[in-house]
Amino acid sequence: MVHEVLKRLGLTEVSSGVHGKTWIEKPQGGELVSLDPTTGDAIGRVLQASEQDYDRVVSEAHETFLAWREVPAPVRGQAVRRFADLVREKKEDLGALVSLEMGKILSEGKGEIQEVIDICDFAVGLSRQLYGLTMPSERPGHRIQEQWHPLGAVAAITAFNFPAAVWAWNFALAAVCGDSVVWKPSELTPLTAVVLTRIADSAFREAGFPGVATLVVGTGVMGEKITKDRRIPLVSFTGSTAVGKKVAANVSARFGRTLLELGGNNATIVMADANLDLALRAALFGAVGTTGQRCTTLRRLIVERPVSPKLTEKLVSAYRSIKIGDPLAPGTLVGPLVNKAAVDGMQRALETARKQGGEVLIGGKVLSGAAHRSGCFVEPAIVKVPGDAPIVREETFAPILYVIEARDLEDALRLNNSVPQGLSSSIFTTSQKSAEVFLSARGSDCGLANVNVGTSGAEIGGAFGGEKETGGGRESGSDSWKQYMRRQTNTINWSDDMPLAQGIAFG
Ligand code: UN1
Repeated sequence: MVHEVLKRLGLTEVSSGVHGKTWIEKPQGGELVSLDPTTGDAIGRVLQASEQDYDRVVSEAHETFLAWREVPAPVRGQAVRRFADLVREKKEDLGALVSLEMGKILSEGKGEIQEVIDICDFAVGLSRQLYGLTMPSERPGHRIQEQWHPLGAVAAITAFNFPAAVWAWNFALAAVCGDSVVWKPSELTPLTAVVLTRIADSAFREAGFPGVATLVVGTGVMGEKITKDRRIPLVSFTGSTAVGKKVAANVSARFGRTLLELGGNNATIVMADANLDLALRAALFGAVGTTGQRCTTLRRLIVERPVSPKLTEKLVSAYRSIKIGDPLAPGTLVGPLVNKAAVDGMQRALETARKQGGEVLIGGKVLSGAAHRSGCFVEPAIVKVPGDAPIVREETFAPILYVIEARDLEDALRLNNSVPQGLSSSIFTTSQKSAEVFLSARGSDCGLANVNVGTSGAEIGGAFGGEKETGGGRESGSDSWKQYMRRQTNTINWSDDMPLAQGIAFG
């Protein structure tokens, strides 16, 4: 099965991970091995970019941009449409590749590829809607308008947990906006990046612009080069808050733009009047989906006291029947964590939680045995903790759900907002008033706030991102496209006079 998927996607044992206007056949940055977190075995090798290879890619991306920016936006949209058509044809295999390389279950792997398709569809429509405003001038015979122009060769530095979709959010929008894109994927998921770049390359090559989708597989050193590279006006970065801080400092030191999607530490509030069955289903998917490795993963369940024992009991019993194993096998709900470092991180967080008064209600064990021989399989854990335990303020990228009791809505809101991060949040309630308070200015302080919907699994149509240490960026839908363009305000005088604004008389 494994072998077949890779073969069908055209992957050989060793692939180049560097693409400018063409694939660099033998990049000189050393070999990167992609491991299957299910078995621990190597599934492929990718050649990384050397500094020289990197320079070539960025120059070619920039050169391509100079021509691409002059192509009418609706025509640019057609190349994105072609790319999406090719992705549609390969959806099953691409979904399986995502599962294979980072360990999410097949249904979620395919869902991620659907998200790639969805953002492309959005971008195609957008290619005819890059609207600028016009505004009335205070001077006779004048008018004022805004235009949006392409920005340049922009970079997307992406994480392992969404190895396809987050690049696509950036790529599809940037491409219709007239930018070229330099992609530095996670070192844990280079094969997905190689295959998607090949597909994008074939669509954009057909359109005559093969350097719109470029790729530099490389280490963090390469990422740092990107942040300091003046040829790159925008760096979109998804990853940890710690690294995001460095990205922000480096990019803003040269007055570049950043689009940051950093840590999430998301909560769902469950009120006593909630439909507990819905809350239960949402909490389960939110906390254990993608083995707790989404930015939007539910990490804190804040439950109004009267329903806390009942909901916790139901959740513990649902956790008992979770099938943990091969992400490609039907029926599996939880695949492996991405690597052993993630397993260690989870163990450390559980230890700390225990020391801080936490009680592990279920899970937390590392699984062993033939079916789990990579050592990356863990039992998702539920930990009852006091709301003020410091561990609750940290994001651990693993399936640990902290259950915290709240006295009432005000207390629940305080807890929701008491962490440094601010990505996603939700409330389960049948009270319209509680829902509206949650959504109001004094409610959730997060970028995403849902009612009777979990914290994860956002659609592409809305702007995605969060506040505080999540970094403030907004990707994907709504008007996120504006970040990939530069705004120009034009004042045009069609009169035979030269009046000055603000009524100034001069000479
Ligand atoms: C991420 O985890 O970085 O809302 C992105 C979601 C997905 C995207 C997650 N649509 O869970």
